[in-house]
Amino acid sequence: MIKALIFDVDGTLAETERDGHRVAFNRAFAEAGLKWVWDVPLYGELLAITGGKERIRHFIDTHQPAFPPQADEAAFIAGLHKAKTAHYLKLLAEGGIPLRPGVRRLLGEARTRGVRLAIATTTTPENVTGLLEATLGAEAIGWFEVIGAGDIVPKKKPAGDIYTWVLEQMRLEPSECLAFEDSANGVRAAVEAGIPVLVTDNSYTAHDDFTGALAVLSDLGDPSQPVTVQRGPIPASGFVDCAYLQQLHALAQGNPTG
Ligand code: XBP
Ligand code: MG
Repeated sequence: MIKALIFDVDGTLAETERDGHRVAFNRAFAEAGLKWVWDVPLYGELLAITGGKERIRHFIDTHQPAFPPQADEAAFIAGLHKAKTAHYLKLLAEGGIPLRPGVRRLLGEARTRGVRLAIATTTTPENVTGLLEATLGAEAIGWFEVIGAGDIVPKKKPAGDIYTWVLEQMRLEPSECLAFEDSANGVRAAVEAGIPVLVTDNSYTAHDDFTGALAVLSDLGDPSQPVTVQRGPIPASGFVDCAYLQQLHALAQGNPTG
């Protein structure tokens, strides 16, 4: 039986990137007097680098050759990133970023069945609690036994470290869990940690390489909104429920009949 579900946040629980993080970065840049604008396609490219601070550093290195070196570059980036987080939290609180289809339903179903819940993400911890609070209410923060986020491990995804850290906190083996991801970097992280992984992709990640994932679906679906399956078993109910997760888990154990 599956003991725990471990969720990525950005792109998986909600489509946070295009209308959330991207907008917040641009507001922070403008506020700092920088003429940098991350439009939708450019941001798609920059998503190859996980972590906001790492993404800013990469942008300076690759897109701003004439930007003058800062006396303390790490502090400069940290300052920009702090302003970005404040803008992002404001966007969340305004309620502009809903959960993806089926997320609320599946979390409820898992809780009813006593399946443990956790989060493994590269984003800043306040961004996780801000999203949960804005979409599910403050009590939802307590539904997640462990929230692995941000700089808690030095090597962010695609390294498996954040998943391994979460497993250690929960005292679980990778084979007892299932991970939920939306991107190639996320899949690589889960696979490196040895955790079977289900993908729900989105417009930014539709062409990613999901090698190693058990299934690739449009989203988690709902009774009124069946999923589209790109790879892997088709859910009998039309949407991702605990029975389907159990089926995937059995598949990962090499026992396709469950
Ligand atoms: C998400 C990210 C994050 C966000 C920004 O990747 O890469 O960096 O874009 O968050 P994943 P911060 O979904 O694989 O965890 O600015 O707080 O770093
Ligand atoms: Mg993601």
